[in-house]
Amino acid sequence: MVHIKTSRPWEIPENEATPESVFMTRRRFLAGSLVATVATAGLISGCSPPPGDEPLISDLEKKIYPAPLNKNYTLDRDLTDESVAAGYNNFHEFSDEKADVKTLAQRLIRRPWTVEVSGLVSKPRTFDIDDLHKMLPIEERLYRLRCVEAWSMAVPWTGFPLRVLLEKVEPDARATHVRMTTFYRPFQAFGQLAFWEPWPYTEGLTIAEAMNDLAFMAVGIYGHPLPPQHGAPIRLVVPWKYGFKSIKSVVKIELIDHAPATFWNTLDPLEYDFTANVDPRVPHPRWSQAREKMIGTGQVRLTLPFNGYGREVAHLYAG
Ligand SMILES: Nc1nc2c(c(=O)[nH]1)N[C@H]1C(S)=C(S)[C@@H](COP(=O)(O)O)O[C@H]1N2
Ligand SMILES: [Mo]
Repeated sequence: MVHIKTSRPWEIPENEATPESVFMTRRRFLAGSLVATVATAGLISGCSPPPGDEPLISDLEKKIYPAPLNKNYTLDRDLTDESVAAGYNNFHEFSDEKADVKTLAQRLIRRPWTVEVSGLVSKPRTFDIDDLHKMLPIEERLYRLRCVEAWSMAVPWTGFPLRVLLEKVEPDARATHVRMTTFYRPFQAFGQLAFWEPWPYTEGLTIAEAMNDLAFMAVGIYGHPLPPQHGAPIRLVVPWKYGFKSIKSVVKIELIDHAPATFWNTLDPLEYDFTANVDPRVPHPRWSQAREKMIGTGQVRLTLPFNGYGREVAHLYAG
């Protein structure tokens, strides 16, 4: 769809870069017809809320956007068109088809919304999403995002560093890792009806990664609140790692003393490792990671170590 067909030698053949969801799709084949039958019977549509019946932007948000740009993070390429980024989304809670996520994700109820920050901390707390907007320094950053599927984009996020949120709860010295969890609402997100998959989606970082200035909690994109397909109302962005680490629609952040199980690593540990730093030298078992294709333009670029953020994060992995 957005991939421009060419016959250049650098082209990544479609069958080489298979979506993360390829085996999910296969296993979903049977269950899909069951879900379709139930939906047709009106059971699901009858008991779920109507989509999109809330204001697009609250008065509080109107005061925040546009947020000041953090000039520490500049780009080596043009921004991806918003219409492209907002219509090509991995959000398996809603669909394995990137083009369908935008429509299906409108079902997600985004208010009220709370984020629990707990575990090995002195001051565990559940934050209302609007309070987070009021109490944290909101800024805009331009980041690259590299999906493990060998496509990439460059977008402006609005949000705050994860570190400032963690400091509010005072992590204790025993905490070695952070685990984040997405909502579990199978009647808003039909993908979660696939009961054999490890829902809700979880992801994790080491404490050092979470405290790095690059680790960002986004509440907005392109100068306005996140639309649901990008992970409203709040999601992680860790741009030196493959996109699947940047967990969407977060409801819980726990400080723990071990590396947590994560969604993709549980499904397929050989293909999706916990650390998942962007590295052009390490091929995915099913395709090369040496190059990437920008969505929208189809421009092919050499993939950069740490997605170009080595200066900020390479020291975390030295030795
Ligand atoms: N909860 C959740 N978070 C998720 C995903 C998902 O399926 N569920 N997909 C990930 C993947 S594979 C990518 S590439 C990015 C895509 O983010 P975007 O749609 O905002 O570009 O979200 C990540 N976060
Ligand atoms: Mo991805």
